[in-house]
Amino acid sequence: MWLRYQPISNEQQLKTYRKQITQVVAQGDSATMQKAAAELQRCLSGLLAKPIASATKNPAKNALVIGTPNNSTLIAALGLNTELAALGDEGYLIAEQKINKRTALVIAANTDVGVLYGSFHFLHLLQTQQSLDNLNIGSAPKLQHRVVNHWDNLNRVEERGYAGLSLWDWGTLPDHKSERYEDYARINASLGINGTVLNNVNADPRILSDQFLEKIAALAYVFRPYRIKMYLSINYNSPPAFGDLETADPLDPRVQQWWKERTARVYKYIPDLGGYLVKANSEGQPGPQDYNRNHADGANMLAAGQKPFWLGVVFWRAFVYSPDIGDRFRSYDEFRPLDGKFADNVILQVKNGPIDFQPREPYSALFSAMEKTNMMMEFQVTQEYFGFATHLAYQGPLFEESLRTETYAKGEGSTIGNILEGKVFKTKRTGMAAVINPGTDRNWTGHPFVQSSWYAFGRMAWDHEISAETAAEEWLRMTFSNEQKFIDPMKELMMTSREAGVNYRSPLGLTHLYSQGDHYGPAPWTENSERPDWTAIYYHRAAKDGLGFNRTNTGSNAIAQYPAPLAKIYGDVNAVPEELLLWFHHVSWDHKMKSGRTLWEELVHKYYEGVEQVRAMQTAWDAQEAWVDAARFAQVKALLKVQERDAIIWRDSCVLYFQTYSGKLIPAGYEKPKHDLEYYKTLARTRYVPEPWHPAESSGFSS
Ligand code: BDP
Repeated sequence: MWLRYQPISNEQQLKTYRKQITQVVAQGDSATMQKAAAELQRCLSGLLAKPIASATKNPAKNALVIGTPNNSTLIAALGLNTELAALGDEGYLIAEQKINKRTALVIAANTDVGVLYGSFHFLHLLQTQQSLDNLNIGSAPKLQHRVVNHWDNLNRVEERGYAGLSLWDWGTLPDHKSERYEDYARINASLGINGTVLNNVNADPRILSDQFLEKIAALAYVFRPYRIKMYLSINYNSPPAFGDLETADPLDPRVQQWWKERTARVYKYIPDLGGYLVKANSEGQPGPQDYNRNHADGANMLAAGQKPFWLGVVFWRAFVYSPDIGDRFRSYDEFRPLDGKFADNVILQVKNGPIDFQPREPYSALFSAMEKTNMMMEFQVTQEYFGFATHLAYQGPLFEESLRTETYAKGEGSTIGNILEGKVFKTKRTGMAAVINPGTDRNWTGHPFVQSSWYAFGRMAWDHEISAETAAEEWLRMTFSNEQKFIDPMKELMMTSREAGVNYRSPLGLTHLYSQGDHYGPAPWTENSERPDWTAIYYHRAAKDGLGFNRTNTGSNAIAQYPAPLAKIYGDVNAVPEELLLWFHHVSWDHKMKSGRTLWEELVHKYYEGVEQVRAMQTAWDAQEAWVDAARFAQVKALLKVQERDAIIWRDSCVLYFQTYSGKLIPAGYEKPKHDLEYYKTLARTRYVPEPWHPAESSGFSS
């Protein structure tokens, strides 16, 4: 990953660093302080290519001194209280100071975990070969809960994971603690991630059984020094699933008691448990609505069970949609009436878009509509809709686009990032989560570049103003090389990759044209399913007269969910950003686009552009052989070839399919599809998809 700690290749820089860091001095002896010191030792001896001395007192000239005013007399003597006061419980200061008249570099914080985060930041400066002269860096996270979510089933199959089996080897836990568990904690802590939800939101009730809790406690033990809190996805129907009650009605005192007792038991195993994550009344999962209660009833009942412990929160997912509503976009109707009704230790976890992690979506209107509810973001790092672990699709630009969206909820400055931070509505609890995919694959994530989205997520969870480009550059430097000739073209490749993925799949605001179930290849022709909102025609609404879903006031009026200034923009076919045009409007094939092309011509153009972008990515990568080790070079090269093949399949399938409605020719100058539509339709049924679809039911309690 990005903790490779290879020797500094630039000779001059290496010499300077060696002079500037002679020794690591750490006084506190908590587990966290030990991990911070060990990480510095490990990294510095790697980067500086020589062992580095350590001490607990009498720092030498150019020592690196780490600690808090509480655990270190050296730090306490520096009188940094004012600076530190501004940095809170997790922030840190990295600064040049004088100790006993000698120059020293200092990593100081109010808490041990602040020192750990500061240490990773310091290492990052060296990994990216930045100057250490006159250092004075203060940093503190903007959000409280920075959490990764695993969709791992207890049988070790990862839903939408694509990188091998689950990391959690239930068969050998708690006795064997694989060293990967600690590496996993280091990877997360290096970004300031402070929580992990171990198991799938389509949750197996057994996660709360003593047998599993004992194993989970062993993992929590490994993560604890890195201050990564453990959270569990729970199954709402656990009381009946355990055979204890015939109901899970949240207003039934027996159910409330059951959760109190079970939660108390969980805390016995994991005294610092972070809390629960819940997917309820969503895609067949049980929930309070099964008992004619609402989401707040369910969430608050669980939150009450957490309260005696004063630590825990309930992350309650807002990913709820029903085929009865007519427009899947309208799931907002479920939650908006509940604003202000959730307990203060409940946080609503909302996916960035209103539908489902599509290559591009407008933001979920819940973010600007729930003034009195704690809300956190849910992003997806695992590439469920971006070609799995086969395609290269850096998600930083998607995250950035989402976080920087202006909602106008309270006038200008009401960006999603600011709402998450609690600046716009003054909510108390804040956070950001991402569904990640590490598994037993040697490189953790399948495609090496999926790591970069994990990285970008972590950086943006710490500070939502960090740009996708900055995160990409940092990641490239740490993961591959600091060579500028490598960085520049690779950064461009990464920054294009998400848009390429949009273009060859669903440009101009189209969405969900996937073959059903696996979500890998195209199947815009899908018209039959057990639910209308699980077909493709439901989303694109292609017809002889045009294309797109009318969500204006002459259609589903989902547009009214947005604050008025934005609703006005989105509702105006001439003002809506073209990249969202077909999300909100059903538009004639002859509609004139800004480029001067008609909608049909523009659509074709975008599909072809997507393929050309992948080809440009291939060319850019092929020129990098000098800077990348042979194994990763060959792997990425091969995967980009598969990506080109798939992009062409997407392009040709969609263009030929939409052509049956537009009745228009593919304009001159574009390479012609090699096959007819029927051929592409057969591919959707016969072609190998790199990961089988594992239905949620595979983790049923009773089976
Ligand atoms: C969808 C996935 C499904 C998840 C669901 C969720 O296809 O596997 O269970 O989201 O987020 O995108 O709950």
